[in-house]
Amino acid sequence: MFTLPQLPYSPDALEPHLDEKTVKLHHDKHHQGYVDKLNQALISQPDLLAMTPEELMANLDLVNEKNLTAVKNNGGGHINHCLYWEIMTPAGGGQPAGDLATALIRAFGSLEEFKEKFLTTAQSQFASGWGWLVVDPQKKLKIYSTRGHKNPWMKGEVPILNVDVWEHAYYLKYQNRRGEHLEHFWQVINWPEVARRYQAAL
Ligand code: MN3
Repeated sequence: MFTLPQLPYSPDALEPHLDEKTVKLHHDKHHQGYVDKLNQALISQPDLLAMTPEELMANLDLVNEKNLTAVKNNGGGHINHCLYWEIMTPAGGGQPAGDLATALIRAFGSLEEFKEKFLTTAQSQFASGWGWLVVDPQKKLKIYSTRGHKNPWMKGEVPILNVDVWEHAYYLKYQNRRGEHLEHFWQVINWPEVARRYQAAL
């Protein structure tokens, strides 16, 4: 069975950037809903229920055809949010450092250009989806966005940073102002955790 991870901080800890009500609803209702529907969709395939979310994303070809859409949507919803909660922290913000910073500058020109490209890509994702910073199989850093709960794990890439641009992630506080929400998201990014994931991906 897949389970909802605990938030690594209290739901009000990301204030004022992400408000308590949004974080609580997002984690306790939306994310829990994906976990419940994922478990339901795999009830007849206990071997898949025993996998990690990463293993499941890499083995979608094993899912029964009639459940595949539900597993992609809800398995994607689950794993995407697991990363999202981990790459934020109340002590976040600032800038990436060390090898990650060096690699970002090599890939995107400067840390400012990296930020600009990441936030513009997330801002421009039409309708519901996610913005991503990933390490591809050639160990190169890439930025893109995906629709719904599609994600880099599904194509063999390793995401190290993501941002939820479904309206439920920001609408209560920011309404239609996705760009303003993204600037605030930037203030709570846990760069040491992103750097740790970068090293692990190499
Ligand atoms: Mn969400």
